[in-house]
Amino acid sequence: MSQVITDSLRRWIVEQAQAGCTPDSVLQAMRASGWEEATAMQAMEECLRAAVEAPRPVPFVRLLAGCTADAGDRSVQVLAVMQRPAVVVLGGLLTDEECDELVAFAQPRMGRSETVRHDDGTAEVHEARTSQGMFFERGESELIRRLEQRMATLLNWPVDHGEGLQVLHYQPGAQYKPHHDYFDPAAPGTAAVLKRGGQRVGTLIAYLNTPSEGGATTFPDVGLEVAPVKGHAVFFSYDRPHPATLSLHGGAPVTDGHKWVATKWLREGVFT
Ligand code: PD2
Ligand code: ZN
Repeated sequence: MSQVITDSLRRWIVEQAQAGCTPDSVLQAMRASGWEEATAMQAMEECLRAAVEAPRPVPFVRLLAGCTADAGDRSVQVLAVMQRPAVVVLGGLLTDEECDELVAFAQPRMGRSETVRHDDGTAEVHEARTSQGMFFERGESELIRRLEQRMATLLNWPVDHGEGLQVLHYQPGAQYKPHHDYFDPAAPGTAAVLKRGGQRVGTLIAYLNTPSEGGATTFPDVGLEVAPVKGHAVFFSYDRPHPATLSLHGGAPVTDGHKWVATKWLREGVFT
């Protein structure tokens, strides 16, 4: 039976390459820990191909004087910038009123959050994601149009390349285990998902409240934790669908209180 190339194997190969190991020694180590020759070779090839793949254009925040960024109808504070992974922490993206309105409009429409199935690209309930959620239609109300335009200006990325804004509610103990937001190119279900605008290339997570404790957005590859603060946001991009982008991220468990966020996922083309 042939072995499956897992995300953790891909990450491990990237780590070895970053540590300066030769492809040969990485292959030998894989063989020694039980990977079949064919799988090890295929995984190595895939990682090397990704390393030389042309990076895709991605949304970005243009830093202005005074560590601010232009979001059209308001100026946003740039609190922190990281290059690899490409992460920007933003202050004052949403007003308190806008946060409260998003929660109020979303609340009656919440259901258990789903993840995308690896095999056929359909949605399923999964223990890795224990939040409640809903999607707004793009442009469905004056509030949604205003926020979509603000995010598009801030990220230099057209409104029509964005998926509908998603609101998530984490109850005490709920979390979103570390994952990548891009679609796995090796998964059988990915071709169907890519028909609606191509790959995801960026994620904006806006915090709609300040949880009493826990609920940070984490980037385990680099040990970064972004604290959820009402009106703040974290933006990150990934220029190829590969763990080498270090864009692995998760929502840590909320240990006290609740957490509300709005997520905007950005595609490389027009999302239909
Ligand atoms: O709520 C979060 O912090 C979080 C973490 C990881 C949200 C997402 N991913 C997401 O919506 O993709
Ligand atoms: Zn995510």
